[in-house]
Formats: sequence, structure tokens, C-alpha cells
Amino acid sequence: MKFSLKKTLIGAAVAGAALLASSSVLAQAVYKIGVAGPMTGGIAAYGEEMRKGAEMAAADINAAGGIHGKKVEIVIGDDACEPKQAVSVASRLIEKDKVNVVVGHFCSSSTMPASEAYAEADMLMITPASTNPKVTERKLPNVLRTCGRDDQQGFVAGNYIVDILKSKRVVLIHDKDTYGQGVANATQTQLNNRGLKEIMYEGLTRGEKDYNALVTKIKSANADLIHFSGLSSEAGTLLRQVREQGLTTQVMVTDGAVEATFATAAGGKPVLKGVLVTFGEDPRLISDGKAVVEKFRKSGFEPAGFTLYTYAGVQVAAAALKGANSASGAAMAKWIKANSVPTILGKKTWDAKGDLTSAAYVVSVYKDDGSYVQVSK
Ligand code: ABU
Repeated sequence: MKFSLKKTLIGAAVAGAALLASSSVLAQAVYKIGVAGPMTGGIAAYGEEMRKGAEMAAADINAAGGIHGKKVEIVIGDDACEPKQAVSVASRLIEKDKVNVVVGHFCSSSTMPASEAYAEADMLMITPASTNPKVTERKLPNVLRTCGRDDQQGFVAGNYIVDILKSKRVVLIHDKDTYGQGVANATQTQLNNRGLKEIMYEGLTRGEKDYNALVTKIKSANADLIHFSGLSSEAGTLLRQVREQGLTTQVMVTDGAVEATFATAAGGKPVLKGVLVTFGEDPRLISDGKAVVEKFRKSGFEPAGFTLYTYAGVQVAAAALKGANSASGAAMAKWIKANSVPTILGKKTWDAKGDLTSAAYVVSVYKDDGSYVQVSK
């Protein structure tokens, strides 16, 4: 074995820095958890879910004695679901706010560039909502999630379309974003694997208010299923214009649509009736979170969408801060992957990439009051 003085000195310096960082984190008065997502902009309702989920989790952790006897403090970052802003927010959380870990971001297209900044700073990042496979496929040592992946979501959607809906003329629409196009591609892959070729595959532009030309094209195609992959605002606008043009075609949306803006943009909750959605099992029905769900409801907030995924993200971050006893994001991620963590979504375990070892997607149907019920097994 060759002896390298340079490598030994670098190794000693890295170990020393880690030790210093570790002792400085233990010397802190509080543990700061950054929560980054779209606090403003078209999908700010998701940011609000994240903020509410994180704040409730921090309050509950503090009421139970904190971490190593120290309180947890939530520091909010607003990326508006914009990749460049997400990187700025990441820099601010790292350099100015000096948070210990980050729970975020929401949009996969924000999470990916931000995660590189966190990796550079050796900071743990747990996303509660970014489902694009590449979030973890890049194998960054600091990245995990408390939600599922879009290849799983597309697999479930594709099978449901073939086996249950028995659709023959499927139109796939996406929002050209990392997340939306990713789910559309995963759904297309599964449909094609099952021998069904879609009759249309099109992208729409986020933020636009008029998709009537696209709807007219869908109408001429005589579709029997419109599958939209994207976020709530565009999902609602598209659905409204589909119905306004007199189409009664079955519509199916993805987990990016599960918040109140979907109904608002669609023209009201009754318009949602019969629309199918793929999402994880409704987290509000998981018994481990019953008391927390009741507490949210008593406070006047319905913990829908990704609220409880964010609450769980803070629980996992807190467990790692306590268990790994290190300031290193890679060390904390390693600790999480080696342990199971009890959360309000149940006891969770992760694989080497940072994905949950079990994250089942289900299909649900919307009712005319804006709620949805599971229809798949
Ligand atoms: N998975 C819901 C939408 C967020 C995203 O992955 O971009």
C-alpha cells in the first residue's frame, strides 16, 4: 500500500472539520429546520401546506422536549416553484440562516438544482413532495424523500387505464415541466408496455389561461380518456375548458393537482365530480397520524395534499439530528437509511438512493364536494 502524506493530511483536515462542525451543532441553542417551497405564486397553497405541516411538527417535537433538550425552529424559504429562486433560497438557508437541515423543496424542478447546493454544503435535504425519479437517481448522498416516485405513479395510472377503465383512445397532456412531463412519460411507458398506444401526447404551457385550442384538438381526436400530468392550476383550467366545450370524457390527473386551486380553477368543486387522481394512500386515514389530523382540524386547517408528508419530513429530520449526532448531511442521510423512523405516515425505511422502500400509489375519484375517495385496491 502506497503512503500518501498529502491524502493523509487532507483526510485529517476533513475529519477535523467534521468534528468541529459536529461539536458546533451540538453547541447550538436551537436546531433550525429550513422549509422551502412555493410560498408565493400560482401554487402557494402547497407552500402553505408545507408551512403548516412543518410548524405543527416542530411544535409537537418541542412539546415533547425537543432534540437533545433543544428546541426546533422552522425557517421558511420561498422558491415560488422557480428553479433559479430555489437555488437562491438554498444559498440563503445555508449561508445566512445557517439551518441544520432542509425539508423541501416542493417542485421537482426546484428540488434538483437546490439539492446540489445542499450537497455541496453537506446538508441533509428531505423533500416531502418532489416525485420525479431523478431527485434520487442522481444518488446525491444528502437527499431523501417522504413521498413516492413518478415511475411508480405512472405504473399505477397505466395499469388502471388498461385494466379498470379499459380505455382505448387515451390523450396524454403534460405541462412541459420536469414533474409533469416525467409522470406523462411514465404513464405512456406503462400504457405502451401493456399494448396501448396513446392517440395524442401534447404539452401545454404553465400559467396560460386559455387551452381551448388544445381542447378542440382533443375533441376532434374523439378521446375516451384525458390524462393530465401537472399542477393544480393548469389541471383545473384544462378541466373547466374541457367541460365548457361540452366534453364529458373521463379525466384523470396526478398528485400535483390535489389542492384547493384545482377546484377554483375548474370553476367550482362540483366540476371535479368523477375526475380520477393518482396519489399515495390518503395520509389523513393512516392511524399513526390520527391525533395530529384531529389537531389540525380543530385549528381550522384541513391537512390535505402534502401537509402530512411535510410533518413526516420534519419528524425524519429530527430523528436524524438526534440519532446521527453529527452536523454532516451525508452522515444524517446514512443514519436514516440504516434505521426505520416512526412517523405519522407509519414506520418508514429508505433504500440506498433515499427512496422509501414502500410507497404505494392508489387511484381515487373526486366527489362534487371537492373531496376524493380511493377506488383502486
Ligand atoms: N409531486 C407533486 C408535484 C411536485 C413535483 O414533484 O414537482
